[in-house]
Amino acid sequence: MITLFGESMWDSPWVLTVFVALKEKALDFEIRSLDLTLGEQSAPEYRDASLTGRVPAIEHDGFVLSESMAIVEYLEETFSPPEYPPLFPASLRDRGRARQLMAWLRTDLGALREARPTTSIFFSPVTTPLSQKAMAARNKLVDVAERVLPESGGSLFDYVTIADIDLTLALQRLIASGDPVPARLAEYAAEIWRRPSVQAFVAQDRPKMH
Ligand SMILES: N[C@@H](CCC(=O)N[C@@H](CS)C(=O)NCC(=O)O)C(=O)O
Repeated sequence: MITLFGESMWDSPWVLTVFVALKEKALDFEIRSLDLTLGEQSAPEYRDASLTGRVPAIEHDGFVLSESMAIVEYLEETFSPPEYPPLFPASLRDRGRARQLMAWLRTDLGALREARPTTSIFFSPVTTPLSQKAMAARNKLVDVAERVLPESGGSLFDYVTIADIDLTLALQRLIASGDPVPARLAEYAAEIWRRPSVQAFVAQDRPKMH
Protein backbone atom coordinates (compact mmCIF):
# COMPACT_ATOMS: atom_id res chain seq x y z
CA MET A 1 0.00 0.00 0.00
CA ILE A 2 1.28 3.46 -0.89
CA THR A 3 0.26 6.78 0.63
CA LEU A 4 1.24 10.07 -0.99
CA PHE A 5 1.55 12.98 1.42
CA GLY A 6 0.70 16.09 -0.56
CA GLU A 7 -0.68 19.50 0.29
CA SER A 8 -4.21 20.86 0.25
CA MET A 9 -3.65 23.66 -2.30
CA TRP A 10 -2.54 21.13 -4.93
CA ASP A 11 0.02 23.54 -6.38
CA SER A 12 3.33 22.01 -5.31
CA PRO A 13 5.47 21.22 -8.37
CA TRP A 14 7.26 18.50 -6.44
CA VAL A 15 4.05 16.83 -5.34
CA LEU A 16 3.01 16.97 -9.00
CA THR A 17 6.14 15.04 -10.00
CA VAL A 18 5.46 12.25 -7.51
CA PHE A 19 1.71 12.14 -8.16
CA VAL A 20 2.34 11.81 -11.91
CA ALA A 21 5.04 9.17 -11.32
CA LEU A 22 2.58 7.06 -9.30
CA LYS A 23 -0.10 7.47 -11.98
CA GLU A 24 2.29 6.69 -14.85
CA LYS A 25 3.32 3.50 -13.03
CA ALA A 26 -0.40 2.71 -12.63
CA LEU A 27 0.09 2.15 -8.90
CA ASP A 28 -2.76 2.30 -6.40
CA PHE A 29 -2.20 4.96 -3.80
CA GLU A 30 -4.11 7.00 -1.31
CA ILE A 31 -3.58 10.69 -0.72
CA ARG A 32 -3.16 12.53 2.55
CA SER A 33 -3.20 16.29 1.99
CA LEU A 34 -1.44 18.36 4.64
CA ASP A 35 -2.44 21.97 5.17
CA LEU A 36 0.90 23.76 4.98
CA THR A 37 -0.66 27.05 6.06
CA LEU A 38 -1.56 25.39 9.37
CA GLY A 39 1.93 23.94 9.68
CA GLU A 40 0.71 20.34 9.52
CA GLN A 41 4.03 19.38 7.92
CA SER A 42 5.73 20.28 11.21
CA ALA A 43 3.50 18.11 13.39
CA PRO A 44 5.84 15.76 15.29
CA GLU A 45 4.42 12.57 13.80
CA TYR A 46 4.88 13.72 10.19
CA ARG A 47 8.17 15.49 10.82
CA ASP A 48 9.65 12.43 12.51
CA ALA A 49 8.44 10.03 9.83
CA SER A 50 9.45 12.21 6.85
CA LEU A 51 12.72 13.41 8.44
CA THR A 52 12.43 16.76 6.70
CA GLY A 53 8.85 17.81 7.45
CA ARG A 54 8.19 18.66 3.82
CA VAL A 55 5.92 17.38 1.10
CA PRO A 56 5.89 15.32 -0.98
CA ALA A 57 6.55 12.12 0.92
CA ILE A 58 5.35 8.61 0.34
CA GLU A 59 4.77 5.77 2.72
CA HIS A 60 5.25 2.33 1.20
CA ASP A 61 4.70 -0.66 3.47
CA GLY A 62 5.78 1.34 6.52
CA PHE A 63 8.76 3.03 4.85
CA VAL A 64 8.49 6.82 4.62
CA LEU A 65 10.51 8.80 2.09
CA SER A 66 10.49 12.50 1.25
CA GLU A 67 12.25 14.53 -1.48
CA SER A 68 10.66 14.17 -4.90
CA MET A 69 13.82 13.03 -6.72
CA ALA A 70 14.51 10.33 -4.12
CA ILE A 71 10.89 9.21 -4.34
CA VAL A 72 10.79 8.85 -8.13
CA GLU A 73 14.10 6.96 -8.09
CA TYR A 74 12.70 4.68 -5.36
CA LEU A 75 9.50 4.07 -7.33
CA GLU A 76 11.47 3.32 -10.50
CA GLU A 77 13.64 0.77 -8.72
CA THR A 78 10.86 -0.78 -6.65
CA PHE A 79 8.31 -0.99 -9.47
CA SER A 80 10.83 -1.44 -12.22
CA PRO A 81 10.42 -1.84 -15.97
CA PRO A 82 9.49 -3.89 -17.91
CA GLU A 83 6.88 -5.07 -15.41
CA TYR A 84 5.89 -1.46 -14.75
CA PRO A 85 6.04 1.50 -17.14
CA PRO A 86 9.38 3.33 -16.96
CA LEU A 87 9.79 6.79 -15.47
CA PHE A 88 13.32 7.27 -16.79
CA PRO A 89 14.79 6.76 -20.25
CA ALA A 90 16.39 3.45 -21.19
CA SER A 91 19.99 4.37 -21.93
CA LEU A 92 22.52 5.24 -19.25
CA ARG A 93 23.39 8.58 -20.82
CA ASP A 94 19.78 9.55 -21.33
CA ARG A 95 19.09 8.70 -17.70
CA GLY A 96 22.02 10.89 -16.73
CA ARG A 97 20.61 13.73 -18.82
CA ALA A 98 17.12 13.27 -17.34
CA ARG A 99 18.52 13.46 -13.80
CA GLN A 100 20.63 16.47 -14.75
CA LEU A 101 17.58 18.35 -16.03
CA MET A 102 15.49 17.42 -13.00
CA ALA A 103 18.20 18.47 -10.55
CA TRP A 104 18.70 21.71 -12.46
CA LEU A 105 14.99 22.55 -12.53
CA ARG A 106 14.91 22.09 -8.74
CA THR A 107 17.82 24.38 -8.01
CA ASP A 108 18.08 27.09 -10.68
CA LEU A 109 15.71 29.68 -12.20
CA GLY A 110 14.78 31.03 -8.77
CA ALA A 111 13.79 34.44 -10.13
CA LEU A 112 11.36 32.82 -12.56
CA ARG A 113 9.89 30.60 -9.87
CA GLU A 114 9.38 33.65 -7.68
CA ALA A 115 7.85 35.78 -10.45
CA ARG A 116 5.68 32.97 -11.79
CA PRO A 117 4.79 30.76 -8.82
CA THR A 118 2.71 27.67 -9.46
CA THR A 119 -0.35 29.53 -8.15
CA SER A 120 -0.19 31.30 -11.54
CA ILE A 121 -0.80 27.91 -13.18
CA PHE A 122 -3.38 26.44 -10.82
CA PHE A 123 -5.17 29.59 -9.54
CA SER A 124 -4.70 32.82 -11.47
CA PRO A 125 -2.11 34.15 -13.92
CA VAL A 126 0.31 36.91 -12.96
CA THR A 127 0.00 40.17 -14.87
CA THR A 128 3.23 41.83 -13.70
CA PRO A 129 5.86 41.79 -16.48
CA LEU A 130 8.96 39.70 -15.82
CA SER A 131 11.77 41.58 -14.10
CA GLN A 132 15.20 41.61 -15.70
CA LYS A 133 16.30 38.71 -13.50
CA ALA A 134 13.16 36.72 -14.16
CA MET A 135 13.54 37.37 -17.90
CA ALA A 136 17.13 36.12 -17.75
CA ALA A 137 15.84 32.94 -16.08
CA ARG A 138 13.10 32.66 -18.71
CA ASN A 139 15.70 32.98 -21.46
CA LYS A 140 17.87 30.32 -19.87
CA LEU A 141 14.93 27.92 -19.55
CA VAL A 142 13.90 28.47 -23.17
CA ASP A 143 17.47 28.10 -24.40
CA VAL A 144 18.01 24.82 -22.55
CA ALA A 145 14.60 23.45 -23.57
CA GLU A 146 15.28 24.29 -27.24
CA ARG A 147 18.62 22.52 -27.06
CA VAL A 148 17.42 19.34 -25.39
CA LEU A 149 14.13 18.85 -27.23
CA PRO A 150 14.31 17.31 -30.70
CA GLU A 151 13.54 19.82 -33.45
CA SER A 152 11.32 17.25 -35.11
CA GLY A 153 8.96 17.33 -32.11
CA GLY A 154 8.11 14.75 -29.46
CA SER A 155 9.54 14.25 -26.00
CA LEU A 156 13.03 14.61 -24.55
CA PHE A 157 13.93 10.96 -25.06
CA ASP A 158 12.50 7.94 -26.93
CA TYR A 159 9.33 8.03 -24.85
CA VAL A 160 7.80 10.43 -22.34
CA THR A 161 9.64 10.37 -19.02
CA ILE A 162 9.30 12.05 -15.66
CA ALA A 163 11.86 14.66 -16.82
CA ASP A 164 9.32 15.78 -19.45
CA ILE A 165 6.82 16.40 -16.66
CA ASP A 166 9.24 18.65 -14.76
CA LEU A 167 10.32 20.53 -17.88
CA THR A 168 6.69 21.04 -18.86
CA LEU A 169 5.79 22.40 -15.42
CA ALA A 170 8.63 24.92 -15.76
CA LEU A 171 7.36 25.99 -19.21
CA GLN A 172 3.80 26.23 -17.89
CA ARG A 173 4.98 28.96 -15.53
CA LEU A 174 5.50 31.09 -18.64
CA ILE A 175 2.59 29.84 -20.70
CA ALA A 176 -0.01 30.33 -17.95
CA SER A 177 0.73 34.05 -17.66
CA GLY A 178 1.09 34.66 -21.40
CA ASP A 179 4.86 35.15 -21.36
CA PRO A 180 6.50 34.55 -24.73
CA VAL A 181 7.40 30.92 -25.43
CA PRO A 182 8.54 29.65 -28.83
CA ALA A 183 5.75 27.74 -30.60
CA ARG A 184 7.71 24.48 -30.64
CA LEU A 185 8.07 24.55 -26.84
CA ALA A 186 4.46 25.61 -26.31
CA GLU A 187 3.25 22.67 -28.44
CA TYR A 188 5.48 20.26 -26.54
CA ALA A 189 4.26 21.53 -23.17
CA ALA A 190 0.62 21.38 -24.26
CA GLU A 191 1.01 17.78 -25.36
CA ILE A 192 2.68 16.67 -22.12
CA TRP A 193 0.12 18.65 -20.08
CA ARG A 194 -2.71 16.70 -21.76
CA ARG A 195 -1.46 13.38 -20.39
CA PRO A 196 -4.09 11.73 -18.17
CA SER A 197 -1.59 11.50 -15.29
CA VAL A 198 -1.06 15.28 -15.38
CA GLN A 199 -4.72 16.06 -15.96
CA ALA A 200 -5.60 13.98 -12.89
CA PHE A 201 -3.45 16.38 -10.85
CA VAL A 202 -4.88 19.47 -12.57
CA ALA A 203 -8.43 18.24 -11.87
CA GLN A 204 -7.98 17.96 -8.09
CA ASP A 205 -10.31 20.04 -5.92
CA ARG A 206 -8.64 23.25 -4.84
CA PRO A 207 -9.87 25.88 -2.40
CA LYS A 208 -11.45 28.80 -4.29
CA MET A 209 -9.23 31.51 -2.86
CA HIS A 210 -5.47 31.39 -2.36
N1 LIG B 1 13.41 19.49 -2.66
C1 LIG B 1 12.07 19.14 -2.19
C2 LIG B 1 11.24 20.38 -2.10
C3 LIG B 1 9.97 20.12 -1.30
C4 LIG B 1 9.28 21.42 -0.95
O1 LIG B 1 9.80 22.52 -1.17
N2 LIG B 1 8.08 21.26 -0.40
C5 LIG B 1 7.33 22.41 0.05
C6 LIG B 1 5.99 22.47 -0.67
S1 LIG B 1 6.24 22.82 -2.40
C7 LIG B 1 7.05 22.25 1.53
O2 LIG B 1 6.90 21.15 2.03
N3 LIG B 1 6.97 23.39 2.23
C8 LIG B 1 6.65 23.41 3.62
C9 LIG B 1 7.85 23.56 4.51
O3 LIG B 1 8.99 23.53 4.01
O4 LIG B 1 7.63 23.71 5.70
C10 LIG B 1 11.46 18.09 -3.13
O5 LIG B 1 11.87 18.03 -4.29
O6 LIG B 1 10.60 17.31 -2.68
